Amino acid sequence: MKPVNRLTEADVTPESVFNMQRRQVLKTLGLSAAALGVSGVAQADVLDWFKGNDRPPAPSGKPLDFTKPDKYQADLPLTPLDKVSGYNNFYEFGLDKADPAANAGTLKTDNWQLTIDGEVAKPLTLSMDDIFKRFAMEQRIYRMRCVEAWSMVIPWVGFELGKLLKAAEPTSNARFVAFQTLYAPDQMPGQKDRFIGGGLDYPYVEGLRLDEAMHPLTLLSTGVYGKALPPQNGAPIRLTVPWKYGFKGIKSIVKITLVRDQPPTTWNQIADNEYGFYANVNPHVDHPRWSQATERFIGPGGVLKVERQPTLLFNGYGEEVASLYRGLDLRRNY
Ligand SMILES: Nc1nc2c(c(=O)[nH]1)N[C@H]1C(S)=C(S)[C@@H](COP(=O)(O)O)O[C@H]1N2
Ligand SMILES: [Mo]
Repeated sequence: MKPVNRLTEADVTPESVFNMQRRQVLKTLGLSAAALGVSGVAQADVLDWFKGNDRPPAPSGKPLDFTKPDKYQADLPLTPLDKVSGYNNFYEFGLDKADPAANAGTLKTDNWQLTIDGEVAKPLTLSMDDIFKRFAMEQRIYRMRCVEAWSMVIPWVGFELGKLLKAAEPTSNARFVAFQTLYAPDQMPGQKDRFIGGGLDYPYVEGLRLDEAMHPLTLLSTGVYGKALPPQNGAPIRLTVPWKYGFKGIKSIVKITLVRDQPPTTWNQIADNEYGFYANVNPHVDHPRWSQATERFIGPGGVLKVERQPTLLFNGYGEEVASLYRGLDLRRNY
């Protein structure tokens, strides 16, 4: 993801100089590009992350109570916690993959309140305690595919968004669900400074069709690896929609509003030709600037072990969700 006014190191540095710096990093590590099997700037993000990896580890969250329904304990190699909470997109804390882990400690999650309003018979405002009391948590192992063509497998702890929406009693006017991240420039440097925040409009907003939001795979996540979410993963509560690109998974949510019309969404607003409202994972519809046919799996192997694997339609959840899109042209509605 690259907002129009965002330049990466690779953009602003002549390639020769960039590759020289790269070779220096590799040399310091006692590695050569050939040994790693990496080629050119395509792997720049792996390296950027590695350079920043001397930053403090994630604060470990409090252990959560949860069940492990068989159905959702997928037998897949998990992405280790240090990568799940060390390689992040959370532009409120900077654009580098290592920035959220380094900077999100300023996020205040005490006394969090989540409001559900709009086209509902019973608007709700809930504390995290209320949420843990009202909704039983489950561990679910889901694939996660970022639109930037990397992926992880993550054991989330959370509960079905549909259960929360039902509690608020959507009216017959409700057709979409709009989500909003906390707006607190004093806690989130990227909301104060357009350079740090990549020129996005804040607060970050996302949306789903009501049937997508009610789908049993759609989670509100409160934890990862059995513990409360670290701030960089969107504490204390974030959306997880495993068949969609990662940017739909809005973090640190304060408001959920049931609405009649399709709501604006952050990445779609900044570049609607690149990031659609649906954002269903689809190997057959390329991003205008890169292929979506394969992905780099960030797995249990070493940081620089690059494992490319085919991307699956609906991220492998087609059996569960394809029926939601019957009759919809997935090429036009990307
Ligand atoms: N508020 C907010 N939510 C966000 C983002 C963000 O920048 N701000 N980035 C999105 C993107 S692009 C991805 S891939 C996922 C990353 O989630 P993770 O860091 O927990 O893996 O969060 C999504 N949610
Ligand atoms: Mo992403």
